Amino acid sequence: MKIQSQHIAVLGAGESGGAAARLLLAEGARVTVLDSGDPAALREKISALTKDGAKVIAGAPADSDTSEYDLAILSPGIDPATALVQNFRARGIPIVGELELAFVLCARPVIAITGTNGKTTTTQLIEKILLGCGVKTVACGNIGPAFSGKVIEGRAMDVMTVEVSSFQLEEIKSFRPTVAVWLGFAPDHLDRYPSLQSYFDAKARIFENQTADDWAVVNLRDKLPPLKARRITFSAYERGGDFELRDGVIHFQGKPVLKMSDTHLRGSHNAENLMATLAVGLTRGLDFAQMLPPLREYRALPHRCELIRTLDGVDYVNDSKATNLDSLEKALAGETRKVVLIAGGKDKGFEFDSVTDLVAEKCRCAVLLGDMAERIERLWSPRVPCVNVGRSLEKALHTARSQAHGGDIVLFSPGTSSFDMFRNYADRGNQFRQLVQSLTPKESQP
Ligand code: UMA
Repeated sequence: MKIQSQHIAVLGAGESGGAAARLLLAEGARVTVLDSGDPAALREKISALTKDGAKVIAGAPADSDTSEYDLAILSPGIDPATALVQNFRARGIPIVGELELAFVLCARPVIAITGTNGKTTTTQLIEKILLGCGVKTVACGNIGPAFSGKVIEGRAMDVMTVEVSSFQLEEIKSFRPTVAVWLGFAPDHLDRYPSLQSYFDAKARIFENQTADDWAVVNLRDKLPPLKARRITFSAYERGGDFELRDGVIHFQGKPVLKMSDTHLRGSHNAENLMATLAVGLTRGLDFAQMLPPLREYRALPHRCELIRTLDGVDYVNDSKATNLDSLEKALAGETRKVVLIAGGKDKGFEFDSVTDLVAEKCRCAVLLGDMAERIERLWSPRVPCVNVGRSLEKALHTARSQAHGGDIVLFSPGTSSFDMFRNYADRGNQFRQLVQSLTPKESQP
């Protein structure tokens, strides 16, 4: 990939585009960043990029640009079907993804982690055990910061730990992870992919360039294409993998390795995240004795089945990261107490009917909000008592509280994305946490 003194377009001025632009400038390219977004909203990004030496084209002109470029770098957050991208495709300008650019310029071995859920937790766990065992690495990619933002620093690392989404994998060419972790697959992003298969195919590209010298750490339950890399398999739900979960204890090839109760993580989905992490350590020649102490210390990130508070005998749990049904299912499956569920949000192209049985089994009632509230209520009622609170998270919390009995759990696990009412899932989770923390105990109420 020729960079020096080339004129390179960067599509998107967000986290990936900004990092790619700065990396290309450092590598001696002439850079033009194009972003269709509102120039006023992009003002700060535009001035920072301009100060760094890039030209920026923002707003409608970005979609009808006619300049000459040697190459274009595409941000994963941009759907390739948009006018901005089509305008480059139509002119035959070669396009690669930000992940491909970073991989080629970093030229260090990559451990890549993908999967519909668990990517961020597992990326953090892998970084933690590698650093804990003296392996030089840094976590980046979909987790943020963008891989491109860690390329210069990465050249001094032993290995890069990179969270990759299906979006990032769409535009790879030579990307070849020395270890590819496949955590699991479930419906998601159907507002960007025409079918489940096309979403799966994009994700499966993580294996595309691997050879027999590489490793694939994969979920036993998923039917994957034939793999060239050496496999290590895991499952918390099925037997027969290299890693299994038996009575809350992770086993490797039949031998007990780690008790879940010795960690700060809950649920079978986190058992799988831990299994995948241990498998990656094995590919690096680490032994369990070295890996276990850092794993026992790790605390889950916010918004992932995060216990916020216990009030009047009710646990309030923030699972705002549940931006698809698989994540909602995993949050419910682990619960033994009655759940008052708060769910709903943006329409991402899938229906909530696949979880109706589980919700009916686990939930005392469901409080529904956002764009999908009416549709979910039509699907779940009358098997699940539902209350539609429209677009008020505060009303949702107070309604849930009024329905909860002592010993219950109020679980905020929306099951879809947040962009109908919030900036992102973290904003949604933070608002929920603040509302819960502002509740007053019942006995002190007049
Ligand atoms: N844009 C255009 N024209 C268009 C459409 C968009 O110019 O037609 C512009 C937007 O105005 C915006 C930019 O493109 O300025 C996209 O910026 P962005 O921050 O939304 O996207 P990226 O910089 O590509 O961020 C991506 C990930 N976001 C998505 O894939 C949607 C970030 O993960 C990731 O941290 C970042 O790369 C760094 O690698 C976020 C995410 O939601 C957390 N990821 C999805 C997920 O986890 O489900 C995949």
